[in-house]
Amino acid sequence: MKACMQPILYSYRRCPYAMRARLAINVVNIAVEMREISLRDKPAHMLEVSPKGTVPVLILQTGVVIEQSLDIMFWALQQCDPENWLNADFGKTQALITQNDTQFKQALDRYKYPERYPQFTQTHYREQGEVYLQRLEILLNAHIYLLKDTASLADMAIFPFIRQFAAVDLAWFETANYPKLKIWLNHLVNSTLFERVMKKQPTYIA
Ligand SMILES: N[C@@H](CCC(=O)N[C@@H](CS)C(=O)NCC(=O)O)C(=O)O
Repeated sequence: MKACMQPILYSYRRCPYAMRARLAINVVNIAVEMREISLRDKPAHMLEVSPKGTVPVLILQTGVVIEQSLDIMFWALQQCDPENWLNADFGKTQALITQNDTQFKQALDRYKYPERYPQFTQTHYREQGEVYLQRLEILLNAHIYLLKDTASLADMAIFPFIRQFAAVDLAWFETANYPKLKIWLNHLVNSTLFERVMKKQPTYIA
């Protein structure tokens, strides 16, 4: 018997944008055909439906293409929101994610690859990123998660990027003064949900 078609998710395991999409898809338990790609050799079909060439890209059975990680999260959580991720202040959620995806992500890229941005030192870029870490630390002094005492969309959209920032220089991160942030990150990174979305997949061959 022919299997029913599922939505297709073009993904890249180590991409934090793809991680947030996979987190939402997994928490809702939506079956998708996962296509792990190589960023150096993107499948022609992916580029055909989404010429911008970034992952994640979700293609629904109707042919609708969702090509922004946050839109994929919203699409999944609108089907069902078993952990109440959408139940948090929307304005605050948006503001936090926007800062993550703009200033923080820019600082992260520069901190990670300082040789590509020789204008300033790596420490300078780290300090730029720390502006955001400090903002998160303040929020985590008030609640266990960023906006409430249970996880919400903001936590799930943001922690893959903080994980990457921490990993650039783990020895530094371990000594840095972000006690609440470390607990938060540790908890999310060690969750069974994250473990599930980080399972290794063979690279998709068209
Ligand atoms: N705004 C996009 C950004 C996605 C993005 O930049 N993904 C990176 C990987 S982490 C990518 O695919 N880059 C293309 C490349 O490296 O060729 C989203 O939220 O989905």
